[in-house]
Amino acid sequence: MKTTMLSSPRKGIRPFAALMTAAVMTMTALPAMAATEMPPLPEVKGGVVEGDGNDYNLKFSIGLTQSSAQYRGLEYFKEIVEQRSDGHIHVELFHSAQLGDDLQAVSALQAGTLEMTAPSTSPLVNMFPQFAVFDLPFLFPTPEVADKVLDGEIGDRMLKEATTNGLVAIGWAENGYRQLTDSKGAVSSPNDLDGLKIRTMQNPIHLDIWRTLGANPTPMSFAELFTALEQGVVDGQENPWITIQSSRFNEVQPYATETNHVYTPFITLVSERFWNRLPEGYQQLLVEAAKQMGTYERQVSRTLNDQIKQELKDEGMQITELSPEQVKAFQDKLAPVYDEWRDKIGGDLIDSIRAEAASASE
Ligand code: TK8
Repeated sequence: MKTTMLSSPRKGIRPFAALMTAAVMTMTALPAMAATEMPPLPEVKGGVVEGDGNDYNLKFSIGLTQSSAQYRGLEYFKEIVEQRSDGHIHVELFHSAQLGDDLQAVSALQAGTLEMTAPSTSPLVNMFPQFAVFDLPFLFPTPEVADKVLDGEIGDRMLKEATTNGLVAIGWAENGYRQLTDSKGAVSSPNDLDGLKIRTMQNPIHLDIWRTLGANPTPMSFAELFTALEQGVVDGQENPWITIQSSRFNEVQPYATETNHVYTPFITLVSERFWNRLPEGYQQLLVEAAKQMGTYERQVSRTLNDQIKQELKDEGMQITELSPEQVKAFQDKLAPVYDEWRDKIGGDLIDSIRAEAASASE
């Protein structure tokens, strides 16, 4: 049963959704549960940006649902861009992979049939091998270290490098720390993973991670995942708490383990064809709005992370929290993944991220 509500003091709850929620609640007479409160949208800062008198339509599509922190970020983006372009840029939001999953949406940007999307970096590693650094297990010890990397020199360089092949990369947000869920039983050590069929993102390092841990991984688009879990095509998957809840995976996955094994960013992308049509002032506006969206979305994601973990427990999910020793068992077992990928990804890049982590913990 979904109880997440999007509520904003300015917009209020959508009347239809509120009615439906009320109706479902009465019909099933569920006990009252604390609904997830999204932090309010910040005020739009900055004045109107001068355009060229033309109107633009910007479709922005993501894979996650309307109750994700990511969608909330998109709502803020829309508000900023529409207000500051004085309505000359009309932003239309699409969620739940309505216009395609991460890879399809990126292709649509390249073809010029979609203007913006914000995929996880992981499915894009064939196109941008340097993104693989975000797939290394346990590399980012805290969200603050991730921020330093994404918002610093490394992140800036990666945005420049990803501005090619029909794409313009303008900002970072977060999917967050990934947690394991499954339908077979509680997992507290790599031994418990033996033969477990785990869906991974379409990414070679993730496949390597789960294979090395002894599971039986299979890559799959996020858009097919709920059905695959429901029908038992796979036994488990891994995603952040907020994604587990907003995608209702807990309805078909009774067990979870707080592994925090990988931190996944979202990268904000614009179609180059659309970009080139925009006057410079509007290009700059999109960059500023993407930055503000990224800051706000990360705040929402982090504020809700623990709260949503608790809600999942309250809704009956059996969540295993690992002791430091238990985490270490996973880390030790995954050492060969580093040996395998270090040179391919670039030892310098990995070392500079480790240095950020070390200086942050001083
Ligand atoms: C949503 C995906 C998703 C990712 C995955 O489009 O595929 O598991 O974590 O959030 O980007």
